[in-house]
Amino acid sequence: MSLRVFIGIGANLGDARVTVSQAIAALAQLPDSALVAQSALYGSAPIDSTGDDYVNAVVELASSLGAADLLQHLQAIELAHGRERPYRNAPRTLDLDLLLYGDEEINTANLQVPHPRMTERAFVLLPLLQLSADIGIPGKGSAQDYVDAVAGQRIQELPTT
Ligand code: PH2
Ligand code: MG
Ligand code: MG
Repeated sequence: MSLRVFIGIGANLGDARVTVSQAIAALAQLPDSALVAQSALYGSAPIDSTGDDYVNAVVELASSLGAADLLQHLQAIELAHGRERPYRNAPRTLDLDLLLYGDEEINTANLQVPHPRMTERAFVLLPLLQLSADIGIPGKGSAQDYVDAVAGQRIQELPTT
């Protein structure tokens, strides 16, 4: 059975726009999965992080991969783009976060879904709402209800070139 899966993409080291575009192409090639939609690319100021502005996006997949399997695929794509983890929230070549996995709530040692901080971040909420304006977050209600609280975070949709 295939589920609606939303993945957050972020990058702020190297050519972040190119990396995010390549990541979307890689996600579209995942087994037992199809790319349903991709948001615009957004430029955003680092939140609890340092370095250059981030490029962020969200994609929706229809996937029948198990959540743990999907997480392994996301980490493999991160590693293929040179992802290192020197410290928490370090600048990164590529970050792929499993935001929503159907309507499931998952709390294991290495995976929490919905992503625990997604309601606090404009760089997740705005591209997510671009894809699905009435999306709900399991255990938290409508994503739209969190937008006002992140209005102070600098973010802009990047023009397509
Ligand atoms: N990711 C983080 C921490 N801070 N800030 C922005 N603007 N974009 C991100 O993707 C991001 C961040 C941890 O994953
Ligand atoms: Mg992240
Ligand atoms: Mg991550």
